[in-house]
Amino acid sequence: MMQRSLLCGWAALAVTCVALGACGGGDGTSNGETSGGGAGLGGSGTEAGATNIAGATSAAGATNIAGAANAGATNAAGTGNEAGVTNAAGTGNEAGAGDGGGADSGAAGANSSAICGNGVIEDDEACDDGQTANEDGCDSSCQLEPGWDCADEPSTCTCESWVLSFDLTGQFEIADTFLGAGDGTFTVSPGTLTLRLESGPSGLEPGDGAVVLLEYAMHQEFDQDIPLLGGQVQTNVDATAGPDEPACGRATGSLSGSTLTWDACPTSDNYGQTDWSPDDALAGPGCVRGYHSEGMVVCTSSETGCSQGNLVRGDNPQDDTWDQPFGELTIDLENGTVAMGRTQIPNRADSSTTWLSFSGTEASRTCEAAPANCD
Ligand SMILES: [Ca+2]
Ligand SMILES: [Ca+2]
Ligand SMILES: [Ca+2]
Repeated sequence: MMQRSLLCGWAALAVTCVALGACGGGDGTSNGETSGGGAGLGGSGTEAGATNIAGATSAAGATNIAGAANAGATNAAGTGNEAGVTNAAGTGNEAGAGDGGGADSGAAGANSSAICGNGVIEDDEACDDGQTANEDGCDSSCQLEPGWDCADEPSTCTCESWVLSFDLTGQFEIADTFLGAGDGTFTVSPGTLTLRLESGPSGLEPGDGAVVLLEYAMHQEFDQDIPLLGGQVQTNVDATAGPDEPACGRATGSLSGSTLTWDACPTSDNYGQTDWSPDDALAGPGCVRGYHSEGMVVCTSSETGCSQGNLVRGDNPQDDTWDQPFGELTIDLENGTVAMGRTQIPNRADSSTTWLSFSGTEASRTCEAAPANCD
């Protein structure tokens, strides 16, 4: 008994140690502590075994007992715990570690290394989801992945929010021009739309809830022949909004099923009319804030022809920023598609309207935590 008392580190609790298996074992939550407790320290294998049996990690303890491995060569060699049945039992690692640490006095330190993927959170593991796959919240080193919360043993992880990026192709339409002389529809690309979506009920994929538009971009380059007036209007403009750092976003809305509805974006009375211009667009949480259109429009028609589009003959640099209302989006999260119907874009030509629609396919989907410092 004296030996056991010393093993336990305090003589008065020697009996308790043995009876409850507290010695070295305790709750078995820490390899270090367990080892330090010295269940088998000094080669007292049998007691160490008993300790383990009574300990929380009894399965492994039982294994050790049966195998008399605690004080035996198995653990002393430092190989017993690693390769033995004890570890295979999963939760046995802790007891195993205790056994080895005790019996071996931490021989070779082999017993202090946690095993990621065994479902038990050990040492410096932040999680252990019972496997070593990445991009599920708990990575192959049993560390939390950004944006994920993990709980329990084995760990179950849920994503806070999802960032989806879509590759877009758009249709840019010019309408309502005088005698239709400048009307036309042009395919524009490439485009990008990046949204932040909330997690659905499973926490493992995006679903209904709040949406934030993080980035929008569309390259709008097309040549428009104007047969009636002669010449061409050559447009090369980039429309962009975001991304920002931190990624607080440019517009908010909500997703319900496949419909993304933007929050309020009040427009002026002439919205939808030919005289709606970038100066008229109003602000609201559902508007794409700071929508920026920059580039060049070259008109090679006559002065008269160009003036129909509020252009001068030659170069017409474009650089406007306004808050742009976006139309409702249709999103198919299963198939990874997005589409926006015909939505007016303001222009500075009193005699025309311009419209944008787009569709796209999902290019990426990642779990990311929303920045904390956004209003
Ligand atoms: Ca583990
Ligand atoms: Ca994993
Ligand atoms: Ca106009």
